[in-house]
Amino acid sequence: MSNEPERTAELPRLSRSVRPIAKAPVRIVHMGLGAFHRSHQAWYTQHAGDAAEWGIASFTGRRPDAAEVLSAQDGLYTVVERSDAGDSFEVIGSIVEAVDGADVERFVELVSAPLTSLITLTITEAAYRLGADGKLDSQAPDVVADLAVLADASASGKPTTPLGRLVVGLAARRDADAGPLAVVCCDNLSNNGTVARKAVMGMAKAFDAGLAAWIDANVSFVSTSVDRITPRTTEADIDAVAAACGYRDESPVVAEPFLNWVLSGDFPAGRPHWEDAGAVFVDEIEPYENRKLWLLNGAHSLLAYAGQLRGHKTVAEALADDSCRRAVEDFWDEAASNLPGEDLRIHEYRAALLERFGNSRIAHHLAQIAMDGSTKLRMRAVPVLRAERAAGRSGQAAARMIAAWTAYTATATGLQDPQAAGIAAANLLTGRARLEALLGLVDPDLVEDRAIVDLVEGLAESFAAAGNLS
Ligand code: CS2
Repeated sequence: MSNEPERTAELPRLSRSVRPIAKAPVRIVHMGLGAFHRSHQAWYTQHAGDAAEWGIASFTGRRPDAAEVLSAQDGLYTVVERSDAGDSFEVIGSIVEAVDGADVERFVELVSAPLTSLITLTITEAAYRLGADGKLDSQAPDVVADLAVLADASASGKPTTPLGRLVVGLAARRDADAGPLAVVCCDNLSNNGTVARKAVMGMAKAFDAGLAAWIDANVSFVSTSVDRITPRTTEADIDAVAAACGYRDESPVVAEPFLNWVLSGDFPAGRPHWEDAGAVFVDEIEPYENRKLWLLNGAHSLLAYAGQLRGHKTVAEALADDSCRRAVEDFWDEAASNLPGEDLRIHEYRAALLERFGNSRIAHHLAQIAMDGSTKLRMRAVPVLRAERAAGRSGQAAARMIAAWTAYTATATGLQDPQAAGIAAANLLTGRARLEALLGLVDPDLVEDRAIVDLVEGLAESFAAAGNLS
């Protein structure tokens, strides 16, 4: 209806008086207040049996906007669960404080509060600033700047990277003698708890060696595999919530019905009963992580690059293209040969993925998935390629994902990637030199293996011919 926006503008704004949901005390500090955090960890926390004891203070990353919009709604927002059968709506109230990430004072205050038991992270894969060698990239300009701030405690500067802020918070917790806690990594990286630990330690050492020792003894880094497809919210989603719910929510989140959370590690200061909401706690997380990272995220990246080269905009559109679909199935075959055992139920998992990706009411944009490719491919394509070659096979389907990325980097404008400068420089070269430069940004070892470079080169040439996937 054309007059709908005018009508909904008169509706009351969502708040705790419109929906009286009590505020739990802050016991979780989150870094990375984005749509995924709200559709996933905040959802699980609201659905834990002891939700009344666990409030989240959630900090944004680079911009304050998300905190401002959410604060105007007392932290409340609507999760729109969207399936082919229709939408269902639920107000989530577990975020009790939404804060601009630049407010380092508030962050430090909350991290050093004894009641705080957990710090959860969705800061993006690239924010861990690990180079292709798995170590903290201490040359990255923002890391250099934060290391200088941390090294000079008397200076008035404030860290700007999530890792820098986290280290300052942990130092304050140590000084306050507020006790141990867990850092729960929820980014799509394999062994993400260990990655977070390495990155934090790399920064902490610059602060002081004593801090690194304190972190070692007091901070548990929990690894998790997280899953819920959560595309960007649109104006139409905002209007749909207003029409269905009778209030105005400027920041709803749209997500698929499926969700999954597997966690592994210690929680020295306790945690919510997330298992009540379906979370699973395991001793050995690697197989679950690899299943999700390779089958779901790997297919996403393949579709993001190959699909856009073939003119598609969303995951569902790309999957409906037979040649993209075949490329995904080939990659899944390779990945599956390197995933252990019956327990993982790969057959069912693949079937469920086809259904999830095909949910045409979820407009999951390939351009959004394509970001930060140099980091994502390291997790999603390289391990499968390596495992295939170690088993004496070609690894062609994994190599195709990398080839598609190299072709895509030449066509994309305004590429967002931690290695954007390196990618731009590589694309000034031609032929083999260009390819080697690009591969080196993903993983220098790839360039050492002539057969891999040959394979990717052949596949990339077919992409250059109008996104042909043969
Ligand atoms: C996607 C993920 O943007 C991306 O790289 O592959 O955000 C994906 O949608 C989530 O991991 C699903 O759980």
